[in-house]
Amino acid sequence: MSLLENRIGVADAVLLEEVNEDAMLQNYHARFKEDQIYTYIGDVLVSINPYHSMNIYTPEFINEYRGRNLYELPPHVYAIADETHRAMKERNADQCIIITGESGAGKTEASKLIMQFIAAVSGDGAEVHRVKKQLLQSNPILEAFGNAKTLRNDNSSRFGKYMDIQFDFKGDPVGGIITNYLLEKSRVVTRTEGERSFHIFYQLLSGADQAVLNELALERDANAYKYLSSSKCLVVPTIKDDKEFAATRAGLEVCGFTKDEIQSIWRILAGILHMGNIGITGSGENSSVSTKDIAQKAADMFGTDVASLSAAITFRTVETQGDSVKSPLNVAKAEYARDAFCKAVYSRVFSWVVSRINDSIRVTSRERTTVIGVLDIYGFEIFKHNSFEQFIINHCNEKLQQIFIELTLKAEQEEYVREGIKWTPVTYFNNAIICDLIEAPRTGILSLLDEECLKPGNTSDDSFLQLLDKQIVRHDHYDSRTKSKNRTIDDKAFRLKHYAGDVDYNVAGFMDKNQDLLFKDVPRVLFASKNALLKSLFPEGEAKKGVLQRPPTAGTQFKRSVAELTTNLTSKSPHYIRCIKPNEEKRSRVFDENLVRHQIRYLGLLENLRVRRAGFAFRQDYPRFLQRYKMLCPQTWPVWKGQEKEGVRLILNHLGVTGDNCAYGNSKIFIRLPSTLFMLEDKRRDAQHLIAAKIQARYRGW
Ligand code: AOV
Ligand code: MG
Repeated sequence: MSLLENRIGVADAVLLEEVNEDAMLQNYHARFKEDQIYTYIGDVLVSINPYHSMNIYTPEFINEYRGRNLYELPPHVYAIADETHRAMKERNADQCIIITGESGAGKTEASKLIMQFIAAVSGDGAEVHRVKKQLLQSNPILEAFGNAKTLRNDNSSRFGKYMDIQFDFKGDPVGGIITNYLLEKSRVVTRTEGERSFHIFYQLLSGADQAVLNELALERDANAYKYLSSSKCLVVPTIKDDKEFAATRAGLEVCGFTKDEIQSIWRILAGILHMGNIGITGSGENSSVSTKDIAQKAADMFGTDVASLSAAITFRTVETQGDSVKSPLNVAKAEYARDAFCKAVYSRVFSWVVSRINDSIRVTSRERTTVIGVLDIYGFEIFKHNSFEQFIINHCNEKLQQIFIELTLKAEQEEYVREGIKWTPVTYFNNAIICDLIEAPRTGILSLLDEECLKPGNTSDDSFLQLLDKQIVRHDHYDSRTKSKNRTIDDKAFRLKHYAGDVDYNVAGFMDKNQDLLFKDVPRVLFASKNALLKSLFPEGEAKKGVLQRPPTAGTQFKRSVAELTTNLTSKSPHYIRCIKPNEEKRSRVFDENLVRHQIRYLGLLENLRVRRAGFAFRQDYPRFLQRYKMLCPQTWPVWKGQEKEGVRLILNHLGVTGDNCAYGNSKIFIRLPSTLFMLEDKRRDAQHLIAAKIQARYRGW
């Protein structure tokens, strides 16, 4: 079935009779009702989460889409994967697939389908087979350690992931490199009620053998651990933690983690759970560990000595001119130190897991490889209470939206230039202004946050908010109680008008999370650990003379890595998948028109369509066009021996498609109106019937 014969609505929004939001929305709705979750806008794939399993991801479907042209078959994520793979092979050029959409829209699922497709259609030598297996198996590991149940998504990515799949000259995968972006580590110790910590904790407790749990001094019941029980959500109906544990463990083995390494990871996770149960009591400016037995368990797991571990969370060592003085911490500060300890340990284990996977799968030889990069990050999110984490996540999405805007326009413009065709640019909202508000040097919110963090003396989250109110109060996309007296904004929050909606960020914790200070006591204790893995994760704990340089703040690090990501993506040929969430309740077959309309709007899909249609709705290279429609003109049927472009001109002249209705590019024919295309298709169908009838008549005549 060709794209155009897939007549539930239109399979490419470019073919809509009218270009407006309603027409787009109704088309998506009509298709969604019939389980057509994919629709194109030109070569951009729009995917609407069906929230139920679909039988369109079978080996038969993979075969069907393999080596086919984008418009030959109904829209599918496999078509994008195939197109990308083919473009890489044919042009010998790096490609990337950018998957965007809000939390729960289906990005991670799409990225897995892409990998599955590429694995299925590429070669199968022993080495390629090993790499493919490892690439696929890295998924359950990363999801176990980096995903969690949130209010928006039962399997929400809490880190950004960019994976370069490396290919040899034959187009077979020979390796991969994963880059991870800022993990939401605060989740290890706290989160909103109804959400969970990272999957791996629940997996370990419900899936590990009893003997393993005994060794880790763990109980099977997750409720026994404060770090898990505090958010009042332990079980998720859609997730089978014990089965997932088996998948995670199998993945670790396939990716080359040794038994010792796996054991070390379990011990570290167990140590974190025990740490959360440590009681701290005290009075005034002093505190002490009140549950020595639990502290002992944690120390055993971390391979440290219990006295040093306890001291690391109840005292802070301050060094002044060669002297070091231990000052006691009060209960609140000690609890804070304990939590900071666990967050640091977890996030470093996570980064280590990623680099360990990379060690197994990255190409080490000097052979030149081409790559397909797949980007799957945490989607835009708005909660009732938004903090530094949401600020970072949403900033990242804002940047990706900007890349989309720039590249789709740029690509379109370049195509017209390349083909020597005139066109009029379309106006659209450019969110660069919001990106600047956040990241501009000196004047952006991230810089102001750094400025406040580095100021000596009394600074706080409140003084940070005051600084914003002083410095950027005039910005159109910034609002606060002080600025507008708007009582819907909390007096401890600022509001940003993001491309995807207004978000109020509560400033509580911004300074701490940005500074991400780990006092030296923690690295020092962990560097002394008998657990070799843990020791390796805290190299700064080694006693050294001289002052350690202050590391860049979390915000600055993130800004830099997003800038690197942008450079990386813009250096490749991009392909887009834009995911849409059909309803807030994660229900199948429910299409909330208002919610979808909002996403169409902020994803800029209508502008995307306008740009695509500004000049010409449809384009195809001459040989393919000629092949498909040559039967419509006596001069080109059955064989045309002249130039392909001339053949196409004869067909269109014969059908009266002339003047402004089409344009002849250097390698492609451009057709302005969808109706012209429908006419061509209808005539083609008639001609086919006629030819079939003639053949039948001839047979009968014999
Ligand atoms: P996300 O990656 O976009 O959110 P996911 O890919 O995790 O969203 O999708 C959320 C859930 O929707 C999945 O766990 C599936 O249950 C369902 N789903 C998504 N795509 C499909 C599909 N093609 N077919 C069937 N079910 C699907 V986040 O990581 O939260 O931004 O941060
Ligand atoms: Mg995800």
